[in-house]
Amino acid sequence: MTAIEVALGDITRERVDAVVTAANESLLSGGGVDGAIHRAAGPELAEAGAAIAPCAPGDAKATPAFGLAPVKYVIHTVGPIWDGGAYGEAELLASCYRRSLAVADELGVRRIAFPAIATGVYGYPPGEAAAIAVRTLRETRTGVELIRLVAFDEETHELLEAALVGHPGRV
Ligand code: AR6
Repeated sequence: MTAIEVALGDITRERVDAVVTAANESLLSGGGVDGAIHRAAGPELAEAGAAIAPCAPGDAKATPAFGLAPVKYVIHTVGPIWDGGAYGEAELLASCYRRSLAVADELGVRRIAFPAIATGVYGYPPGEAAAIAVRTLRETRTGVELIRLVAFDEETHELLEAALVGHPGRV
């Protein structure tokens, strides 16, 4: 049984086993949520990322979480850059959520927090992204027990809540 929750706040404050970051292919520190996670984890995170880079859009790769302890792992996933929606963006975004859960399962993660992947710098419309996030997470078989979808702004929070209502929180 996997529970899905929506939260509002800074994902670097989450007390979970793994935090997902919305990275770029280099896995070096970027802006947005990735910048916040790298600042909280410390410079070792970029070194560990560089060692396993590149990460293709739609894929996910894990490193230790370093200074983000008690979080154990950062799962780096690379979202699609929004280009109008006709270039496979939806499938790539769904793949980010699926692959992140697959990596989490390999690591024995029980509690995981996701940001709203691709909805910032990469420009994915947040309502569509919220629906894809919830649908994909509900459709994916996983041993993860708790998934927290962490919004950084009120609008994203409301959109995720609405998506969850359409898809009640347990799978
Ligand atoms: N906690 C939770 N969510 C956050 C936080 C935070 N501390 N900070 C921002 N967000 P973005 P992307 C939200 O731009 O669109 C980076 O430079 C933010 O409000 O971080 O996938 C990477 O290196 C938005 O809702 O990621 C890539 O180059 C969401 O996180 C590129 O940006 C995602 O916004 C990836 O762009």
